[in-house]
Amino acid sequence: MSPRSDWTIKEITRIYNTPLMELIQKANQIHMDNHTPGEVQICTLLSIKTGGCTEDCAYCSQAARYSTGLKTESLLSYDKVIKSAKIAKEAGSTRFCMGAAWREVKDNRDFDKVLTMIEGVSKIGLEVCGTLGMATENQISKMKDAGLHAYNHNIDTSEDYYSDIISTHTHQDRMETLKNIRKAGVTVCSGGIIGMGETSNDRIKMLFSLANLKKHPESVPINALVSIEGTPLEERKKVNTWDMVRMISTARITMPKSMVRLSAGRLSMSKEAQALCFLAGANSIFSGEKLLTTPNPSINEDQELFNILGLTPRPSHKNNLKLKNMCR
Ligand code: SAM
Ligand code: DTB
Ligand code: SF4
Repeated sequence: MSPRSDWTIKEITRIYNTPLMELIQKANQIHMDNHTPGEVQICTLLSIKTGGCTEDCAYCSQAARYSTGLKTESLLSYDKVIKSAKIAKEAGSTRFCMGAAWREVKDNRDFDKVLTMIEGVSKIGLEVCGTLGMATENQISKMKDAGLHAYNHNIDTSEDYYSDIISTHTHQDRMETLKNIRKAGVTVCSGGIIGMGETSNDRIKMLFSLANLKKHPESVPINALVSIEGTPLEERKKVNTWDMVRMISTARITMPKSMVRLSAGRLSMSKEAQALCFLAGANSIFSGEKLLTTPNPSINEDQELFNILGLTPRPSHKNNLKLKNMCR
């Protein structure tokens, strides 16, 4: 059965508010029906251009207008990026996501350099992902030709709450880029953040926007806010595990075939809490000691977690391989 794109707010609300044990069970069943049990995708992030961003995203360490103490860096060199990608591959990652603190991609020399980085990382055999801000279909097509597999562009929260968090671009702007990614034929990675002061209704509406896209994002990252000193959200309390589990379960049920990524926030979650997230259908993580600018669990800790839970890494380009085999 192909995934539905006609969810109502009422239906998603009912799912989100299901008694927790029943919710996890349902999500787990759907997960088992649609994915290889215990298989988790391992992704590595690299910030290729850090800080100094024009935007005012209230959660972000990289917005120039907040004093977060972050050291701004211009675009990394090709060699540094390739070195990091090789290290990531050796450590077991299959996806490498390059992030830039840009509002949008501009057709300039830095973009040309990013195209060469995409080409280089792709040649190493990693799935290449970019998260470079808003982008046109033409720019994404150029990245695709260079070897880009996925483009990450989060909608972050509900349309209603968006302007409380970001005023320098709109939810609609983000949706436009999602359309451009699809038109260019690159896979879509889009999710959001919880713990920014939004209501459960906002969370539900965010999932409604994603789950009602004609084609669901292939990856849905669910981030718990990493509160950053100096940003307007510096005093937000840590997200509780139960909310994270509800969010992951609801994403899993409404977008059964997507990869659901347990993204930022793992450092402050216990192994038990993360185990519940995997049980509820999360099947992707960011590995490596740093996300973009903030710390993440060490590779050793994650290795231990995988051993305890009996999780195995998902091979790279798995869906492409499946297609290839079917065409033989
Ligand atoms: N500048 C690009 C953009 O905005 O799309 C790419 C980088 S941006 C840092 C990518 C995503 O990281 C954001 O959309 C947000 O969902 C997530 N993110 C950023 N800072 C975060 C934080 N402090 N806690 C949790 N997630 C965060
Ligand atoms: C996503 O959803 N989360 C990642 C990635 N996509 C780009 C970023 C998390 C950033 C956390 C804060 C930081 O390290 O700056
Ligand atoms: Fe800039 Fe992206 Fe951070 Fe927003 S989330 S301030 S666009 S780097």
